[in-house]
Amino acid sequence: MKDIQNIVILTGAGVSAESGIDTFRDGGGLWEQHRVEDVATPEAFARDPDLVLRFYDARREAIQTKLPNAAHEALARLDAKWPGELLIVTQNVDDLHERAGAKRLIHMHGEHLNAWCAACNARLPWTGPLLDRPACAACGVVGTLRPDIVWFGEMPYRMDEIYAALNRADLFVSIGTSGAVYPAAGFVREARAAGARTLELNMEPSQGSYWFSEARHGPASVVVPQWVE
Ligand code: BJW
Repeated sequence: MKDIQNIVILTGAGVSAESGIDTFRDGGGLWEQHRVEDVATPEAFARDPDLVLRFYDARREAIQTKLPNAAHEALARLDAKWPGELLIVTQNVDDLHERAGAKRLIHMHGEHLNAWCAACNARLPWTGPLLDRPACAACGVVGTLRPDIVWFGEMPYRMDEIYAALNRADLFVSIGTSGAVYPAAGFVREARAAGARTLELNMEPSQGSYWFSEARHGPASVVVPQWVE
């Protein structure tokens, strides 16, 4: 990768698909089984917290049985060896990038393995259920913990850092994401406007494929290691 120093990599559900974690918008994906408005908005949580907590408790439990695949591992190798700036921005709420060894990582849509206290704003590592309304270990209040997940209508995390990295990037790579959800879907245009090369690695052309200068299509476990090596 001649002439490239600063890399930003955006990942989505397609990277974890081959680890056995459902994507959202593919056939059989999560949004075919659940209505977004019922489980992934603050309004849904206010209306029916038990339904939302059950949905996230089941997924929190499931991800702990999954393992990183060759795509997570290849990205972790790249992170370890790349001498320039590199930032992996994941929309995924599983922990497979970090379990593969990635260090320069931002979870812009939150993490299943955290709980967030609406009373004191603490973020606590969390592996068990939230449905039984545990007390917050930081402030002691009962019933105020919620999944640390960015729902529709909420602000994704660490956007200032992400936009700063996009504006310094020489290469922007998008992997395993449909390009349906903003602001992540707009990152390719931001990076392009700042002069970066743009590459899409995905099973199929995404909704934003027009904006990429290059694309390779196929399963992440194949195309990501091929690109990294
Ligand atoms: C493979 C593969 C394999 C499969 N190998 N590839 C109208 C216009 C524009 C914007 C809006 C609008 N109305 C509302 C909005 C904003 C809204 C939005 O974008 N809505 C759209 C649906 C229109 N966005 C928000 O509300 C966000 N907040 C926000 O905008 O705040 C204001 C703001 C403004 C400006 C700057 C900053 C902030 C918050 C979005 C929160 C998203 N949350 C979710 C759910 C939480 C997580 C959870 O419950 O698990 O996050 S939605 C869901 O989609 C999840 C994902 O992170 C996200 C993206 O999905 P992803 O990863 O792309 O998965 P899929 O399934 O869509 O695609 C998988 C891809 O992989 C496919 O292409 C497959 O082909 C491929 N694939 N197998 C390689 N083996």
